[in-house]
Amino acid sequence: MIIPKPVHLVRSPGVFTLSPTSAIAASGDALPVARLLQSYVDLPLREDGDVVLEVEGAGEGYTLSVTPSSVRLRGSVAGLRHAVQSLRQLISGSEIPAVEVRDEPRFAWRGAMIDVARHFLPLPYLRRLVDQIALYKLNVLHLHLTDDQGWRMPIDRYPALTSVGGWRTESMIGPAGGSAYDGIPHGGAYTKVELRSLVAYAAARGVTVVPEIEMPGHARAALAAYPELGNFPGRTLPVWTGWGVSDALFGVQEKTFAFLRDVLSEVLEVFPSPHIHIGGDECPAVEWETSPLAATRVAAEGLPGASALHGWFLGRISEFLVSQGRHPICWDDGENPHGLPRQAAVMIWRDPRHGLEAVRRGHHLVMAPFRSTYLDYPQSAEGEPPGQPAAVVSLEDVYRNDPLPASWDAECAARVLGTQGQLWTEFVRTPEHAEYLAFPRLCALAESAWSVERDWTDFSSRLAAHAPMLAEVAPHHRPLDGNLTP
Ligand code: TNX
Repeated sequence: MIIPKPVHLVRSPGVFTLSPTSAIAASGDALPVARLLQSYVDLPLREDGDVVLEVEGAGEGYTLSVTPSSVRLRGSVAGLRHAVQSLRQLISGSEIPAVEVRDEPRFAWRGAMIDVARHFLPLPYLRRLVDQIALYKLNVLHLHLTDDQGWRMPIDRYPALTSVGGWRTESMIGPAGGSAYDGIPHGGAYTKVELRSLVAYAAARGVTVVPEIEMPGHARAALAAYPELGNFPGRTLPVWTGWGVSDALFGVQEKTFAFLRDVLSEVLEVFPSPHIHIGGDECPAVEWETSPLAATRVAAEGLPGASALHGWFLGRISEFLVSQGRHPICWDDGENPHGLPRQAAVMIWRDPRHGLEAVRRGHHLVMAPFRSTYLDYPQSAEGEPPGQPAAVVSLEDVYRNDPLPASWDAECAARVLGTQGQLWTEFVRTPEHAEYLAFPRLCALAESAWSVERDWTDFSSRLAAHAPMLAEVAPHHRPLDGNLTP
């Protein structure tokens, strides 16, 4: 019935019927959660209400008890929000089946990443995505705000980041390396007011927004705006119109670090998230190998070579974030022996074995392996809209992926914060297409992040029963037909 599957659910005889006299009873810290429930179900708030919300305990666990005469939700504020989402999924017309639910998540980090750099997606879509993921008890929205093709967050001290870096003249048609372009300008940026409102909207639904500012690679939009931050004085590059991995990197001069500290300081003001993502993926050292600026730095720091600047760079930025009381997090190719402080977490997007190396060096992990969590990859081998020409990541692939590789021992397992799905948007130009790629796969991802006991056949039948609600909250989702085993 409920997605993700609760730890413990027992159905008992009878139903609770929502009637014109039904009401919510809540006070104190439970009040904001009562208001969240009211946004889904039309119920007044009354002292003697029969839908009772009680704040109790800590963590994200909750209990939900439905009898023919009452509905009781108990948990911390975070737990109560999850109880509300379970309750929402149980309501059918005016009836709620009598159940006893005791539930808590397997992992603390249950996320969805959305790339708003490759294609700008409007704020109302991000709010809708928050609504959708909260329904499945996902609690992190990772916002990929900057990349080679666009910079989406305004930074007061560097206005050209969005006025110049927020726009490209056109886009490559088709996959990386292509030679055809669409001739259409693409771009956009949020305002800080919008981003703050998104943070608050998400927080009210139990979702933390984790911003990502990419470095030292995937930075061409910033370099287009401020060429002096690059590796070669006097060179200017336009915001990239292609896809793939660009050689353009931030330079390693002090000016660049001062810039990034300024940028991150403004990011920290808008995003209270404990974790701040600093990118760190796909950073070919080509430019550093030929830049005199980089050679000077390699010598001054006693590094073994230009490629060691990658970890060293992320380490310096990480130390700044740690000094500000935050945890840096980066993609796994940024983790190497030359850099990251222990407080940094690592997001494993390549083979999970890279996670083991990071654990040995003392880091926590978020598992995001491309083979089973990349939502830009097609959902089936045939009949999908044009997109990333990559291997299929089916609903079942996402579902069957255990965030913890079977061979990992308990010590490594204890270092895994959780898992998340990645929606890269090179080929996603509209919210409708994003929604199509995200669902139903995020339902499966949510269950892999929340539920210890999982069974594909059982999930398939629960998802089929849940279809009307999915159609309501994510009307553009990929049709379930063909995804599900009978
Ligand atoms: C790799 S995953 C990337 C992204 C692309 C994605 C496309 C990662 C950390 N880097 O820049 O958008 O593949 O699937």
